Amino acid sequence: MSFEPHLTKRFGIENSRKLEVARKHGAYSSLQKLFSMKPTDLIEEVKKSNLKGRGGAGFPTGMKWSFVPQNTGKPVYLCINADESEPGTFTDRYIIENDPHLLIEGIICGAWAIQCHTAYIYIRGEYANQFKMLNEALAEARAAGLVGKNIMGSGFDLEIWTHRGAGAYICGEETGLIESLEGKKGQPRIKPPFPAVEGLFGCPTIVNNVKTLAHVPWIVHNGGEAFAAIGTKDSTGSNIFGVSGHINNPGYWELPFGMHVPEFIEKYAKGVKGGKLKAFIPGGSSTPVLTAAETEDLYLTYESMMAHKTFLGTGGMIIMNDQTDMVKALKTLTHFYADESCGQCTPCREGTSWVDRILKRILAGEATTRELDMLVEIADNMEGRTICALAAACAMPVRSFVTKFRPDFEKYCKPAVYPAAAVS
Ligand code: L3W
Ligand code: SF4
Repeated sequence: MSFEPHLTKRFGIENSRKLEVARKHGAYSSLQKLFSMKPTDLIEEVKKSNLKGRGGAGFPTGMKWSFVPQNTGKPVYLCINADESEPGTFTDRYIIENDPHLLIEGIICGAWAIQCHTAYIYIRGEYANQFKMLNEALAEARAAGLVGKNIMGSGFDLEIWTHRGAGAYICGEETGLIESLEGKKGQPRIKPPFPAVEGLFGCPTIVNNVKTLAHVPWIVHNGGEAFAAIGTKDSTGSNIFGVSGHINNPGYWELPFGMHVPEFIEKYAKGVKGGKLKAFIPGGSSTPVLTAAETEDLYLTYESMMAHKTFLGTGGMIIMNDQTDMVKALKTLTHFYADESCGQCTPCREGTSWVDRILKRILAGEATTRELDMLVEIADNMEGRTICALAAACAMPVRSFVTKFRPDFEKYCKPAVYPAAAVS
């Protein structure tokens, strides 16, 4: 079946950010149907579509929306996670740069489903231009009666605000984002309660990624079953996949789920640059790394990644060639996580900086092979013992790099020396 992109269909049209141009090419055309649907019916359609959150965790969107309690007397909020800070991840920005009205239309659809009247777009601080573009698009949409009171005469009110982050990775974690939006330090909260029940200002809140919401207008038009017919049974619809690193053609493409990874590397990334494939990170640096051999039967689906004990994550792939020094590559990552840990949990605060210090010793030729085992032990003790997933996001690359590419690490190390008592 031929595939027609729906997230990127207006990309490349001259002035596609402008409301008039976007509307000429279909923007906001889902709204008439939207307002004729019962909110619960839209949630059912999204459940049928099996749309999964595109921010990294892949949680089913319709199910998340259905957790919002109605008639609590409290307002319901929608937060749009445009904090896109995962290393190797850069596709939400292209939606904002090329088609902010698609995002705004998706926000209106999501807000209708959960009956929310206030939405906040939380955008990373470094996206200064994209922040401006979003505000321009919102001003046009507001002036045209698409945002604000009584949208298109439907009786539905929705105000959308933009909020800039200040450069902290952890504010992309949904409860860190909520804290930051409340004006506090961006430190994640213990879950449960999940934001769907108790989120922003203690009220029911849904946090959805930019790409997740951008799919919804298409589902409103075409129905959940049509969406579920694209891709595979467990990975439905399309995604914007991005690729960077040692490849001839870095970039992004909207594709249905299911492409064979070696085919993707050849056909879209135009092959590995400067050598043969050595390592592949599927979706942002927080997902376990795979060897070249492991990619041979790997597909761009949630299920294929799980079968290879990794995750699709954000779909921002990183390719490394056989000239790559895996110790230096891992050191770059651990420095990032140690720097971005918010410091609340001991295993994360101490663990991220401890593995980073060990890697520094390894690179300086000061470590023994005993410290390679220690890296894995520390990683094992960081996971599952913290408030949020950042500790695991550091532990998974550490464990997979060291175990799968151990000879690279051993080259830097002196042999382990154990005390006589320990070996007798
Ligand atoms: C109500 C329940 N809601 C789960 C909701 C939850 C959240 C969503 C997913 O981490 C991952 C992380 C990064 N009742 C619920 C419930 N929910 N159970 O479902 O939750 P969770 O905890 O599985 O994941 P998370 O904390 O949102 C996200 C990985 O993504 N990642 C990407 C990070 C960076 C970006 C970016 O730059 N775009 O997202 C990459 O791999 O490591 O594992 O809404 O509330 N019972
Ligand atoms: Fe902060 Fe790390 Fe704990 Fe997350 S795991 S709350 S980043 S210390």
